[in-house]
Amino acid sequence: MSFSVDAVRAQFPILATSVHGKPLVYLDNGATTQKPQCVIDALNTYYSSQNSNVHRGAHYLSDVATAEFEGARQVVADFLNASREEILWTRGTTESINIVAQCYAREQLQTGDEILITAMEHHSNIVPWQLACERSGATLKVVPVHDDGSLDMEAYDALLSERTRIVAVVQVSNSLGTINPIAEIIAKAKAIGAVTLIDGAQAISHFPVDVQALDCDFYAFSGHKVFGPTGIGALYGKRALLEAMPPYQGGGEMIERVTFAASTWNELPYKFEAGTPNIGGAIGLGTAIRWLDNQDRVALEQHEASLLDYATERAGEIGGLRLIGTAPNKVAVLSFLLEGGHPNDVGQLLDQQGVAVRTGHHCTMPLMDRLGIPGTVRASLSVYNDKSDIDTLFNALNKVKTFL
Ligand code: C6P
Repeated sequence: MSFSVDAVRAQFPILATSVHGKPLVYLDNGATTQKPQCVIDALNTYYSSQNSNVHRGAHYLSDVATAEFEGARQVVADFLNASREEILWTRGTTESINIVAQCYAREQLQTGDEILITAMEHHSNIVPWQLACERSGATLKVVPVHDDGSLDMEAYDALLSERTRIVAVVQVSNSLGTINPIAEIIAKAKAIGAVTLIDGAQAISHFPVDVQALDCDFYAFSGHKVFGPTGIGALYGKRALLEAMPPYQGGGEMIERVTFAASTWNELPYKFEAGTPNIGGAIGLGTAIRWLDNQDRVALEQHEASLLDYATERAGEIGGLRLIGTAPNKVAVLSFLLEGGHPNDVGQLLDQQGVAVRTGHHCTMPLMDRLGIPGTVRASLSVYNDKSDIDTLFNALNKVKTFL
């Protein structure tokens, strides 16, 4: 396989658009990635020639939609090295984590138990655990981060104890790009019998994930961050745990039999999928993952790593620019502050020049508090970005400085 960034870019029609009369430079991939033409086509095909409900109809279209929908589930299962019964469709990472926090944690935990998270978690890997703690009497513990944004693994070792029942950790920090040593984190959690959940929202598009090799119990991700549609994501869970968990929501499809006296539950994965699912979204996500799987993943990783190196070097040339998050192991995310400029103002001035970044706390308020900053400007890169995008960002930043 060969890799050409131009060939990849050409498959993403939105990258050819302009904003404020300037060519779009899209550096907000941490928030959501753009979609290749094949994903847009898959959605179009579904709604124009396959649209039907799944698992229910006694007709041709329903059979086609069901085959496509379940085929997409198999694609996700293969991608993560799981079996299809262990893949639940969800609305995204947030819902995936809430399912575990509600159905596993709230049921299984009691006073004296501890849930361990880290100081760099997204709110969606904090708040569901706070709710689970409130209802179960368990306590939330937080592994601190070093000043460079890497995880304090000594503190992790010290916080792990026989009271730790769940370890829920982000694989890649959305605010800083830090890649956490999750294999080591999981192995240590397993050694004391804790259940592990990995928030893979930011990792999933950057490098391959093998849930068997990791031996995590749950893995959560969102389709829209891996070139798929919004409103669809997945939760991987080990079969034995999913089987032991009560259902998440009640309704159609998740039942085996309903009477007014009592109901019984459908088999996995349907037990957790009440109501008509996001069929088009699932098909689109399957297409996105097939697209990514067909790329040279090693070349993509090298490309992103070289972009990060180049962007970090260019950042060093801008006086008054302070990088936030300089851990040795990072994906291509550049979070920074510009002296004299509030992140929101910097973001708006960049936008005027066609450069799309995210600003603010990135749904990681406790991390911002730990670092003593209100927020950052975040440029988050993806496979279709190239050196010229980074040059445009820094030329634009030089201009921004003249306004501040
Ligand atoms: N981060 C960002 O700009 P949802 O919204 O469910 O698709 O994903 C939530 C989520 C969970 N964990 C991590 C590490 C994330 O980065 C996100 C989403 C976006 O950074 C939007 S806040």
